[in-house]
Amino acid sequence: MDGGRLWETLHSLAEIGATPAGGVARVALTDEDQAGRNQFVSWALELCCTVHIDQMGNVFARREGTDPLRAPVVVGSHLDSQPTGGKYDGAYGVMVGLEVLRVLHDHDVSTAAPIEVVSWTNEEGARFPPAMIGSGVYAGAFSLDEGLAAPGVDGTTLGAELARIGYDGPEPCGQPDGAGRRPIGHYIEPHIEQGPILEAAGATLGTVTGVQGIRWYDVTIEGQSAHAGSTPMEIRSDAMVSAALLVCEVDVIARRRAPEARATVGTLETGTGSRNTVAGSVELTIDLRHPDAAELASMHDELLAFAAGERFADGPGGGAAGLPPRPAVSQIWYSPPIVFDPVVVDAVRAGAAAAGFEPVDITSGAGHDACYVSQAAPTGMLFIPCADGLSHNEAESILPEHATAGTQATLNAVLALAG
Ligand code: HGY
Ligand code: MN
Ligand code: MN
Repeated sequence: MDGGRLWETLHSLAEIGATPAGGVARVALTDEDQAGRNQFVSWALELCCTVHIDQMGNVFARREGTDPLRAPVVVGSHLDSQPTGGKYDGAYGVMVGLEVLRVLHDHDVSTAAPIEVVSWTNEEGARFPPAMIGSGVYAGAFSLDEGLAAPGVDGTTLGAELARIGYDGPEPCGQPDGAGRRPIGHYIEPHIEQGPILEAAGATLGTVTGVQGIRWYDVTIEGQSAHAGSTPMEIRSDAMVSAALLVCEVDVIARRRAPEARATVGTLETGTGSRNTVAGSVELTIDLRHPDAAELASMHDELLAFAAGERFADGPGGGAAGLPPRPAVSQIWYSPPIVFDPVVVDAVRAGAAAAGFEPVDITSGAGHDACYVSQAAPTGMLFIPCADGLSHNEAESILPEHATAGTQATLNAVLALAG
């Protein structure tokens, strides 16, 4: 494979939606996402691939194999980004797939199974929660109607935006029992680790054996807006105080289960938004994670018990002694812990070894499309390190030699699985 070409392609793609701070903003189904998709499609067409778009806008670039009965070996990830994302989260996996297609094309290599490279719609879930909804509909976790109706944080719907950018494709996706969806023989998702483990271990490649569980929540807190100067503390129903108590408790719930557990309040908005008005309403979101389903369930129970506890008063007006109003916590998404398919995990490990590396086994802290795809086809992932484990940050960065190593390992695994 050609590491220089991969590196150049990664950074050519990163110019689409580039941000002044050095990251990318290609939020799902925005014009920037559309431009990134278009670029991927045009690169695939240069390789005489056929391009297939399904009803959720998932994009598949296909290179035929010699055995028409074989389901394809698929490599891919996502091209959408966080609002303040990095150049490599998602994009790396799709560009690795593209480089694999380029190598096979350049050397006129025939594989028994077809090879496909996929970019899944709305992996990040930042604009249209929940995350990984394109692969989720593909795998049957959501119906097509649920996927298309997903409400955006900006008042749009996923389906309307998909049509607006022209990626509401004809291929079946999310039909009952997966009817008509594109077959996948094996799926490999190359991705940056987005955490510090490989870098700390001095490892170049990670064989991902599974993904931790994830629970997402929406929280609304309804108190009573009031004058900041004339309202005594003991009669307030201050939604911002409730939010502050909840944010700190969410943090403690994870720290009680160190080092595996994770808990994050990533967004917090107040309906009043004035420094001299007591916040009458607050909306916030919670992300809980743990590799063990039972531990994640107990984190869930502790969160709900805290919200139902005596720190809060029911109803506006503050109740006894001006207690802050009770948060309403609703779980909107649960992605269970995932164990990947041993055949694909072994192919990734062997591919890394054949490339001259000793990969380390690792569980993914971040969710990925591979979580859902693993429910529809044998699935595995390959990690490369990222500097300081930083991701979902515009400073996200990787080393060219790591990008190359991950591609060579993926190419080896694809050739082994495709025959
Ligand atoms: O949230 C996640 O874990 C993924 O990066 N979207
Ligand atoms: Mn990602
Ligand atoms: Mn991400």
